[in-house]
Amino acid sequence: MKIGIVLYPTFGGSGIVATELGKALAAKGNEVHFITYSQPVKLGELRNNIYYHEVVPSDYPLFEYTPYEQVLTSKLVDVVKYEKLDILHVHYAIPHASAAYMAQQILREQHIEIPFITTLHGTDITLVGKDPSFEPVITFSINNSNMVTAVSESLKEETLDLFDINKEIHVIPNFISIDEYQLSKNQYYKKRYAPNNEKILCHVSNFRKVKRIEDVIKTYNKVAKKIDAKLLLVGDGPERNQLERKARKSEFKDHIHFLGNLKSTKEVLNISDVFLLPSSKESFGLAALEAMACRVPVISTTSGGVPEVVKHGFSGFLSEVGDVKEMAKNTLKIISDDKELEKFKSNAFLTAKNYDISQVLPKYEALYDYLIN
Ligand code: GMT
Repeated sequence: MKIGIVLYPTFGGSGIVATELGKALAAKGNEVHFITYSQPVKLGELRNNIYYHEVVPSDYPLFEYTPYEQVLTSKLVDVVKYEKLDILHVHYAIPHASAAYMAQQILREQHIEIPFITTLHGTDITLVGKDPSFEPVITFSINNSNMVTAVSESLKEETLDLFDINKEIHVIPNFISIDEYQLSKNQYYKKRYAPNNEKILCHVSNFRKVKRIEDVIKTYNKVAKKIDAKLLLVGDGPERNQLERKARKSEFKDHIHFLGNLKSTKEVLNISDVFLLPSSKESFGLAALEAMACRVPVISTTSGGVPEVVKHGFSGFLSEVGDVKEMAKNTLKIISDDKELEKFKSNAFLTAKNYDISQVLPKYEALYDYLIN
């Protein structure tokens, strides 16, 4: 098959899932064309069967706002036509689904049929999508996609609640290539951050408000009062500055490290004992799944799709949003006793195994087959 994948190329979960999906499809012999505005961070060097088409919006001075969607649409028309694509798979509704719809209409006039699948990831529905200025376009482009998928049951339900949808939404969960998260030798990092074998708490995100990283620091402070522990924060984003200022006021400030964006998180995850994800909203929680793939139990919230991914009391614990007291109590429950920690670590890994790419890829392939044939 020749598949066009449209995505956001940044560190966000939707871009990571879309890139990994494309890489896996290419490894199986499909021809994959990534279409976006800069090279996806997780793409690495280009390899067999993978092509990258950059969308370059014009900066003509008349445009106060660069019309990205139109340039993307033209690029889609061009790539579908000249690379003879069989299908487009767009990740994130705005503006990818509406651009794909427009490209489909343009191509139809030229007697070229191109089906497209839209995958909803979360913030496109629960944050951005809720904005009334986007609502009609989102409703229309979901209803006019040839196929729609959502990454969790919770996101599907929320989409049906928020929009007037007349299209079936298929739930296909996010995935990881579990083998790629395994590291046998990682002692260098462990010694660097926890020279006295302290426990390591970790958080990875894009540092947006929805992640409630303040709760990570509050939880950590409570834990550090009882047990020697370090906190590693990976990622960057709008909240980072003020969080660093808060962390500097902590009595444990010397044990809190902001590591910034890392192309690969497995080195940090593999030395961590607990992953903290106290988000107010999380349609799936790919970061939690990546942690579990590295045998790290998760402390998170009952929001959105997290309870579908993290099994409460088995691969971690879930609390009400903002209940840092309980999150700290649960973290201590896991890390205070080495036997308990080992149990949670292997449970986390068992949970992650259910989301290995080998289980999930066939679900997307079946949808492609159905639409193409
Ligand atoms: O979490 C973010 O802010 C990034 C966002 C994205 O669009 O990349 O993540 C969303 O999609 C991920 C991949 O499907 C999910 O794992 C995240 O849970 C979801 N984020 C939210 O719902 C806040």
